[in-house]
Amino acid sequence: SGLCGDITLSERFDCLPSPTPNQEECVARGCCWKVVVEPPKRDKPFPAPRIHPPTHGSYQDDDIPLNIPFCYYPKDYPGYHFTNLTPSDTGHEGYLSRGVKSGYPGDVDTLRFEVWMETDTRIRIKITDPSKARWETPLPSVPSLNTSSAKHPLYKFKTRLNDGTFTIARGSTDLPLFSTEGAAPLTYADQFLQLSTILPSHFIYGLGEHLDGLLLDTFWKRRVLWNVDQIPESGKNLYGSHPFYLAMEPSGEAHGVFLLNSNAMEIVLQPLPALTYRVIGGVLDLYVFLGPSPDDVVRQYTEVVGRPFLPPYWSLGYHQCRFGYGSTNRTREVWQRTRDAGIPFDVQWNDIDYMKDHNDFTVSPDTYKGLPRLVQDIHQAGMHYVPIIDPGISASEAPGTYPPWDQGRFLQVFVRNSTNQPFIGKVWNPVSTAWPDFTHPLATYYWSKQMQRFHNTLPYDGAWIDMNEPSNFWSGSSKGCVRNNLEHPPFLPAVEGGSLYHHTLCMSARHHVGFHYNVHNLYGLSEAIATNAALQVVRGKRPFVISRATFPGQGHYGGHWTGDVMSDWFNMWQSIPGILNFNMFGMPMVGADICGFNGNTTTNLCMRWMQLGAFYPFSRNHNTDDAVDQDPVALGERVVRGARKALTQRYTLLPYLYTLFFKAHMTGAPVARPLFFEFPDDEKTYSVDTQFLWGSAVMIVPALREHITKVEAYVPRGVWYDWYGGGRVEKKDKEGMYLTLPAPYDTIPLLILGGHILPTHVPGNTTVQSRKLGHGLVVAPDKAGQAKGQLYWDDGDSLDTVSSGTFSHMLFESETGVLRVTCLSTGYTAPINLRYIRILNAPKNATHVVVGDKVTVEYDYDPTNKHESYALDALPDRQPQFSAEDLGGLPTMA
Ligand code: MIG
Repeated sequence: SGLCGDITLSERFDCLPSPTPNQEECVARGCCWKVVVEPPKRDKPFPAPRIHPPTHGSYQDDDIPLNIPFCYYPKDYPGYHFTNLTPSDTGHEGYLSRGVKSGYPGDVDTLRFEVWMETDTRIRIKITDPSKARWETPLPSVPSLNTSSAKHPLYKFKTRLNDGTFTIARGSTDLPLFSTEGAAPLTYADQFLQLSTILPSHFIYGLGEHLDGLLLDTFWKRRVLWNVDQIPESGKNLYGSHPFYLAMEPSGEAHGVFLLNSNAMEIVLQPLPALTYRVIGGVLDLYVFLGPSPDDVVRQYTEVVGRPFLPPYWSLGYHQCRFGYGSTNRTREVWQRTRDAGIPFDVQWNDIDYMKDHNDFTVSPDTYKGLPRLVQDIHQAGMHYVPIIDPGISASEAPGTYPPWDQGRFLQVFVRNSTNQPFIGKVWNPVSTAWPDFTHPLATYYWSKQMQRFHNTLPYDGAWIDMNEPSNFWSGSSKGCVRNNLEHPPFLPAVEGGSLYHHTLCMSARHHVGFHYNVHNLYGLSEAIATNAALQVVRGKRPFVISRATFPGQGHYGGHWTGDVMSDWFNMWQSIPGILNFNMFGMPMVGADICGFNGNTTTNLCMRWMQLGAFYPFSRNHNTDDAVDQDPVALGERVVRGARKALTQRYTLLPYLYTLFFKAHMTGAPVARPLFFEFPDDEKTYSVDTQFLWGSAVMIVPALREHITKVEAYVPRGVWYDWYGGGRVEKKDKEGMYLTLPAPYDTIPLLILGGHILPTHVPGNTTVQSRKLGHGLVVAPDKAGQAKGQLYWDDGDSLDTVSSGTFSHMLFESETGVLRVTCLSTGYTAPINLRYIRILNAPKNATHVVVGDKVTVEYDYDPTNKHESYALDALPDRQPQFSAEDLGGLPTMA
């Protein structure tokens, strides 16, 4: 075509995405062909000035091939055009149609196009096949609106009728945020859906789960979303799929985009900049959130997918685990020595070695004989206990001997094969495994029964759900999978392992709601929902679920750990963007295995990793069965000292952390946040992923290299204080500056931003003890001498504290000499024992100011005071999904 010539490299949109494209097929698609001999170079280095790089490893991995197309669309490519578009109650509705073939089987020639202007800050575009129902993901359940409630939308919606393109622009600046104009043409075939947009900047984040830094690379990089059990490596799809991104605009405003789709997909980023989704099923259901602050974007996103759960207080403590303690005695020994070392510690875990033959809901009668007794002792010490539970149920036990298998068969809740029998694969057990179908209406009932029976013998407090991608030691069944277009779709995203069923179930396996092909990415989420519900039944308290596989909306039901990371400095660094990503995905309860999972850790690494891990929202040390012990005591005094000191800071800050989790629960606001969330108009913060914030006030600057005792940090504008000494960091208030901070081996640098009041504890060695020791306040005045903060407080483990109002919520405001406390709610009646007020940068030697001496505390209870900046959203009501009540009662089981 004549319109091939003037297309520059960065404007090329792939017309034949394939590892082996060829000219003949390309031309048959009506596209342009030109081989790239010399790969282009970046015009500027990525990412923007990088401070503090780790010693080795990089995610700008030049071994990962650039996805520069040889076959690309001409400018006049005749794709879809609008046949009509008219106003509707929700926004607009109309049809698109196409004349030429896309090259993929089953082009949908006529599409229904709906625009839902749902709120002032949220617009939804849904493109479906009007002639036939297609798969639409039932999870997460999203609020559906019949009429638009947008009164003064922050966006404009525009279309070009003749080429079927559309643009969502920010109203105030006219900047196109999502625009298909000039991007790859819309494609909508049975198993290939393509949607493409020009991006307003290179500052784009999210699209996880991945191990590729915080700021996404738009230099021809590809993100693949397909849940897989895969050791985290750059460029690969991992355990979770989150088709959500957040982007910063040149104005410093932010927007977010969510593609609600559970099918396998890949997303290509190119330097135009532009982004292209290639999805192999479902429908296109796109949400754009207008922000304009990064916090607003996450608030708007979690309004759709669900707000994060409120965690039990004990889960904010330090957790310790390993694969292969091997026995109750060994578990007890490590538990005991950690406590003896004075390391703040709340939760002991066990991995699969506690089970008999790796069978769920059993305890090994020999090696783990005394486990119930240990759990009792753990409880007696005011601590908690969490075991692992895998989703795969052994199908190899004799009938009548293993209730999880017998009852699952009786209720017919297992994922099925084509002959309606349980789909059989293999996990651990030498013979065979079946998987509960958590989309089955009876699955939650079934799962609760198993968890209840288990709880009767081992009164655990939370659930660690692993292997739920779901992971299978076979790829498919013992015989693999059949050859059909689900197992081998016409277009295969660049998934790890080269097939969709690599280390998982066959795509044609059947769930209650559909084929595994469609349901796969929902497996972890559906299991988390069932496990959360079961825990409420068995414990009657706040559920705590940590899951490996994830999907949007899962933060409502539990948290996540980042899987089998290597014990090295690179992975330690990458845990920061990993955690920040999940906070943006609405799953703030997240952490990486402290000191690393695979491989042997070292004293130096683990010392620094314990310090960083003390600031993961979910703080757990865990490692694999063939690596050396890495609990702090095992590694010696230096690691113990580093861990004790860092965890003591964590335990001091727990009331602040808990209040952040409350805020997350009410508004979605990330607990651990990238610097740019607080300083969105400061571009220098956009690529920082070597340091992060807790809320607005605490900046964590870990040492990420061996043998360093200083760290470089970007310190944004404002008055900052050193947490330990309380002194002011020397810098100009009005500017951000790169500074070097002391980081002696036993210390992780922590800075506090002036203007904040942090509720704290007198730290104890457990959360229970810390609660008894009482509270403090740390006041960090800004330049004008003012500061404010808040505290959310409740009993820490009851269900429904927020909806029943059994919590207290106080605001603190201070000016020099006066501290004002306003109680917005006093529903939690246990007294708050305020033990100290610490004012940062107070006169020399005066680190503690006694209440009633220098400081006047004014209490003010005003339930009607709804301080604007603290206004919290009402919780959206989310019904339990796939409820057995739909069936009109439960079957009785023997
Ligand atoms: O490696 O249960 O990611 O945390 O220790 C296979 C054993 C299975 C993977 C988890 C890891 C856990 C391990 N599991």
